[in-house]
Amino acid sequence: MTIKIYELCGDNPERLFSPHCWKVRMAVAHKGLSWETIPTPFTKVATIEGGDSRRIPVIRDGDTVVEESYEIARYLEATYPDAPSLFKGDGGDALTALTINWSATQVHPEVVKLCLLDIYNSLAPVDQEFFRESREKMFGCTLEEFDAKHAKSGDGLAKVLLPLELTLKKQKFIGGESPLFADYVVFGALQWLRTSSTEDYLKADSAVANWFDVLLDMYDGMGRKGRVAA
Ligand SMILES: N[C@@H](CCC(=O)N[C@@H](CS)C(=O)NCC(=O)O)C(=O)O
Repeated sequence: MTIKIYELCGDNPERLFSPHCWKVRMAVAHKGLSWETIPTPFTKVATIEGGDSRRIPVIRDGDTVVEESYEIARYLEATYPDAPSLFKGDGGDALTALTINWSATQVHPEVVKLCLLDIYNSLAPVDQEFFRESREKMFGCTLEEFDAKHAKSGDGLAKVLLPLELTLKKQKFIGGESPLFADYVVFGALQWLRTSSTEDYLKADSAVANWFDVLLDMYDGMGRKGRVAA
């Protein structure tokens, strides 16, 4: 059975840039399942699979529709227990929640500072209108004012990534010897930046950059192919 993954896309349907969708795509590949992507622009997200206020990612697996990246990972773990584990047990699952919350509150804000305007520029006009209105309300200023406020050195990102940098100096993955869903959570955030911007912001030769490179090459280089030309 092929799993359908609804993934956020830009004007170019091959530009798949959502952090949460990358988490799910990596999780499905980790489980060795077959899937197809349904590229979905911002203005079509709410009504996926007959919904009226959906957020992306959403998957359809046979008759089952699941929304929200962590819920999807847990669904995959429960439904495909014989495929490689995404959590390695209840303790791993519980610790994943910390990684999700750390990434969402520390890493995501730094990523947004670096690529908000790049995201806007990659969208179709109708989605640009939606994005501008919703994000300007969220940030309380125009996209251009937000962009101008933030330096593009990558130092802020490196600062919040310090706990991960120290961890990856001692172990190959957040999951230990091999990646788990927690790795894909942070990978998703950094892949969001990589697929939105043409700049590389990770500090060269850092443990995080080396770990990210390894993940980009996994599953037939799926992540590496994710950056499409402007
Ligand atoms: N906690 C959710 C977050 C989902 C989310 O924020 N999705 C964004 C795209 S990355 C979305 O659907 N945005 C639509 C909108 O802004 O209306 C998850 O992990 O799946």
